This record gives sequence, structure tokens and C-alpha cells, in this order.
Amino acid sequence: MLTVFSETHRLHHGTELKDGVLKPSFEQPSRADTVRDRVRQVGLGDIIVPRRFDRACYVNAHSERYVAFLETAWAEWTAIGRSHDALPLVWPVRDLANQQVPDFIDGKLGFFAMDAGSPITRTTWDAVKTSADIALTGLALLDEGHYSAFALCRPPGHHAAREYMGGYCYLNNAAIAAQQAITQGAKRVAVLDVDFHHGNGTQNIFYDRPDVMFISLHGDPAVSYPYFSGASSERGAGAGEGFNLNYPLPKNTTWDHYQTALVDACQQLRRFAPDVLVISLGVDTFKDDPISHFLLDSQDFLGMGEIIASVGVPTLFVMEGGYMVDEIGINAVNVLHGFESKTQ
Ligand code: Q9C
Ligand code: ZN
Repeated sequence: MLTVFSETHRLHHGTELKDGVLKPSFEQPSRADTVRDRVRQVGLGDIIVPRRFDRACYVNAHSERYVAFLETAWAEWTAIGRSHDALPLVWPVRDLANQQVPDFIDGKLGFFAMDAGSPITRTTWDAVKTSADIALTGLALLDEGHYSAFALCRPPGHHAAREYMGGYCYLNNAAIAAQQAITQGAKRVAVLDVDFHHGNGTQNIFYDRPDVMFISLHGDPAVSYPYFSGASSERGAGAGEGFNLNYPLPKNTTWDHYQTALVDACQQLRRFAPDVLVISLGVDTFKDDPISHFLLDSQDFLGMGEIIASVGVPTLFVMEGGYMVDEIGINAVNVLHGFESKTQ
């Protein structure tokens, strides 16, 4: 399996508001390097650099004004003398939901963000668009006849919705790739999200769409970030009803229970029969992950890849979360090995 990777990810590193304190983000550059090192160490396949894609490919999944915000936020932030990471501090909740985009950057940050976990720095946008280009390059490899590819994206994407960033995410790499597949003629595409956190952004982007099925397995929103999405009652809207499936799972979920949900999800995917499957591959379901609370061990990730292979369609793996930096490479590559063991 080919891996798409770029050193450009290192341009993004910043702080997050955590436990009431501004701290270095858990989403740090060493994450992607660790996974790249593991890919090399086990000889998964060649590692290639991403191609460049047109801005229009991002606007396929996001709104024009949101992409424009990401492009200019740092300039607007520094124009008033600020030099630390740009973070939001006020949000348009419920009855404050004025739908006008504010002119001032502090208002824009709140309008286009769901939390204070996605800092914008001077070089964030370069890393963010390269991460989307990595996913788009992975999709191009499938078009060119590869049965699978690994888009080693960083920063991650699945919390980014049509019009907001959050949870370390800016552009939704998996959604951009899924939409690109549709744009290029696929009839049905599915996104399966195995990151510990609910993929609220991907759900948002495809919620009313019958041509893109979204399935997510994640920590129960009653106790897990992002708290305000991920219930099993969220099943899609309008023509998209029935094409969004959530599997919220309790704290301390082990492989035994996780596997049962995953097998069920893959059965739904086979019934949908997508032309392409995109996996939002977070490995923060690992037992020692510092911000999550499932109990998968490294061997379990092999089983995850094997079950995903049972869907039986060309598959693009897109890196999402996973914060136990020592193990993240082993766990991510185990999924890919498990997948390959059932497809070659
Ligand atoms: N105590 C991804 O895995 N902070 N994003 C949660 C919980 C945000 C995770 C704090 C976690 C975002 C891509
Ligand atoms: Zn996550």
C-alpha cells in the first residue's frame, strides 16, 4: 500500500485550551513522524509526496466564506498587533445565533469554530491545505487502479464541518476526498469513522445526502467530546435519512464490544455497496490514549483492518486522531496490515 506524506505538516503546531489552561496541543508534529517511521520500518510500501489541488476541491465540502476565513485569519489577527496563536473566545450559541458573519476577527473566530482546540498560527494554512492535498492524492491513487492507499494527513479533519473548525481540525480531509470521488463520477461513497471521537464534521457535511453514507463508532457523547453530536438518533435528514449511522459506545469499551459494532457497521456498508470506502482512521481508541477512554490494544487494530477489508471495495485510509505518540505508528499500521492480509 502506498502512503502519501508531506513534511509540511510540521508547519502546524500550537496551543489548545484544556482544563482551563492554555497548553501545547496534544495534536503535535511528532504524531505524523512516528506513523511515517513505522510505515518505513515495516516496509508497508513506498511513501510519496502529495500533488497540488485546486482550492475548488476544498470548497466542494466547505463553504466559500469558511475557506476564505481560514486563508486570511492569521493576517487579520496580526493586523491588530497580536502574535500568539489565534483562538476563539465567544460562540453564537442557541438564542445568540446571529447568522451574520462579524467583521472583526474575534467574532469571525467564534462564528467559524466549535471550540478552542484549533489554533491558527502563521503557517497553519500551509499545513492544512497540504493535509487536504494528501487525502486528494490518496483518492487519485484509487482512481489510477490502486485497491487501497494511506493518506497520512496531519492536521486531522473529521471535526471540521462545512463552516467550522474544531477538535484540532480545519479542512475535513476525508470529506473532501469523498466529495471528490462523487465529483469524478462515483455513484455512492461511504465514510467509516473509527476515531474515538464522533466525526461531527463529516456528519454535518453529508447529513442530507443519500449518495454519501457516513458511519461513526465513538465514545458516547454523554461523556465524550464533542458532546453535542453522535447519538444513534442522528440518522440523516431529508433524502439523506437512513444514510447516517452512529454507534455511541460506553466508557471502557473493549475489543469484544467494539468488534460487534464494527461488524454490524460493515454489514450496513456492504448493503450500501459504495464504489469507494474512506476510513477516518483515528487510533485514539487505544487503551493508553491520553484523551480517550476505550481499551483497544495494539493487536486489536489488526482485527479492525481485517473487518474493514470484508466490505470488499477500494479503500482510502485517512489519518485522524491518536495521541499516545509511542504507539500510534504501530496501531495505525496494524490496521493497514490487517486490511492487506485479507485483500492480497
Ligand atoms: N477532555 C481528534 O481526535 N479535546 N480530535 C477533548 C477531552 C478535543 C480530538 C478534551 C479532542 C479533539 C481528531
Ligand atoms: Zn479523535
